[in-house]
This record gives sequence, C-alpha cells and structure tokens, in this order.
Amino acid sequence: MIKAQIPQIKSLLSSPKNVVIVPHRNPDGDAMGSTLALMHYLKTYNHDVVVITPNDYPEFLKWLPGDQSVLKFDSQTEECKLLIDKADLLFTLDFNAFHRAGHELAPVLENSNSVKVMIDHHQEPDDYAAYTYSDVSMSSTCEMIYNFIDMLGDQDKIDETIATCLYVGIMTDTGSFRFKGTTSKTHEVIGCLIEKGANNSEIHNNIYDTNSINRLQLLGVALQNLKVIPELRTAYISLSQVELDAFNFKKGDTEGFVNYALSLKGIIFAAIFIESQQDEIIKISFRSKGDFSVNEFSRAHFNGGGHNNAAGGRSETDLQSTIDKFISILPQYKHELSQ
Ligand SMILES: [Mn+2]
Repeated sequence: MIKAQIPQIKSLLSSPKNVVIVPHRNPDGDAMGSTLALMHYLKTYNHDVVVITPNDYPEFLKWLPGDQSVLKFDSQTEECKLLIDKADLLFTLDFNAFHRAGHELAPVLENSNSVKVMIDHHQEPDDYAAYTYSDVSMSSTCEMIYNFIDMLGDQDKIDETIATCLYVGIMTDTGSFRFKGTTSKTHEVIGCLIEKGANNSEIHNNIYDTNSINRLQLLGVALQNLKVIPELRTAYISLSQVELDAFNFKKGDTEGFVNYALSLKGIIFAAIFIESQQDEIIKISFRSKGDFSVNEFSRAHFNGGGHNNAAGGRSETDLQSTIDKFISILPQYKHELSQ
C-alpha cells in the first residue's frame, strides 16, 4: 500500500468492524509480534479483533501481550471458521501467498468474502488482497506495522503494549539488528518503541534466555552433526527424529541452530535439515551472507522461499536423500559460492 490508499483504509476503519488477523503457519517472532500489535492497535478503535494462527508457536513467544486471546486454527477449527466467515476485514501479515497459511486454513481464507489487507516483506507477493503493503526492503513486518500506524496518523496510539509486540518482531527478524535489512530507519523505529515503553533488555531475556537443558544438549548434537564443504563455503547441520526425540524436542527448540553453521569463518551458505515424522517431511532452513540468494535456491530446488539471506524449504524424501540432493546441487553454484 501506497500512501494513496490510506484514506480508503481509514474510512474502512471508521466504524466498528469484525477483524481477523492471520500470520503464516509456524508463526515466528515477527508473525506474532505484528499480528498482536495490530490487534491491540485496532482494539483502540473498538473493532472486534481476533488473531488466528494456522497452528501453535514456540513457548518463548507465549509471554507476548495478548497471547492468551490467540486462537489456533488446527485445534479450534470450527470457532475459527465462524470468525473468518463473519469477518469484514482480513489482515494477512508476514506472508504473501495463501498456501503459507497451511493447506487447511488456506482455502478458508481464499473463500472468505472479507476485504483483505496484506502487509508483508517477502518476495513475489500474490495479488489476493484489496490493499497490499509489500516491501522486501523492510527488516520485518513489525517495522511495516509501525509505518502503517504512522501513515494512519496514529503514532500516539502506540503504547507500551504495542511497542513491546513490535520490538519483538523487529529484534527477531533482524537477528538482533545485525542482518542486512536493518537500516537506520529500523533503528529510529526501535528508538521510538523504547521511548513508548518497550523494555529492550527484558524483551531480549524473554526471547533468548529461555533455554532448557534439553535444547542446549540438542544444540550439542546439532553441532556434532555439522558438516563443512570449505571449497563451496557451505556448512550444514542435520537432525533426525530419533535425535529430536532423545531431547524431548519442542517447537522452537531448533530456532537459530542454522546460524551456528553460518557463523563459521569463511562460510557464506548454511542449511539445517530437520526430520519431521509427524509432517512426513524434512524441514529445511537456509541462510546466507552477501549476494547468494537462498530464496532463489530454495524456490528452485526445495519448494520454499523467503528472503535473499533467509529462506525455508521442504523435502518429501528421507533425511539422507535430501542431504544427498543438496550436496549434488551445490556444484551448480560453484561460481557464486566460491567468489
Ligand atoms: Mn518477517
């Protein structure tokens, strides 16, 4: 969205509406921060607002203001369907194609007669929304929600609660303000959020200092499994279901593991392959430094995508075959990876 559409959105929001806000499947800090921040903001205008996630999210996000009110589509399907059915407005945040909401929720969103608004920073947005605010240069959807509220002229409505939610998404999506998408504007927004009451060090503790001994020991296994292909400046990690089970794996436990591979000196491309017996797939996260686009790599070979330097992917074959495929593809990128 373009500033030109703001008056139309303003008039849409000028009388109380039923609003549903949805993030992508397996919501992360940016997805939960942005949806909850928008919920708190819209509630100040007396709209009926609910956040519906496709499925559950990690424990380390469950302290966010408003967390208790979030409905999960996979376990509260009928209630969610009713709410989506009577929604006047449907916000889809931090994703840009219905399938990213998962195959159960996607058709429900698609068939909804609501006015749809997309706010997102991923590449190649679909065109389902009446109002699309898509900007791949943004650090996070949370930074965009800040801009959205600002464009609506409501800076002063950003209170400690909204600021806290927005801070979480910007912090997590920028790897604590170090990824390429972090701009001086990002820091200005962060400065403003701290001014509005976001407690930066408390938020950091709540998100990052929540390790269980199981998670740290699983990290130990992941690091034991780390493999390096120095000539292609690539490193990767794998975790089997057996290894996950041995440490009582919980959603979110492997968050950030791939960054250890990327932190190796000289490495510009990293991947982690995680077996999921429940979903019958291998879940993959790709990370890169510099110009090597893991978004394109994942789109081309592993049914995924995301950003230039961070993308997800999946494979329907077993763990070893997936890794074999990965290794066999790499030489095609010899030129880009050895630069
Ligand atoms: Mn994001």
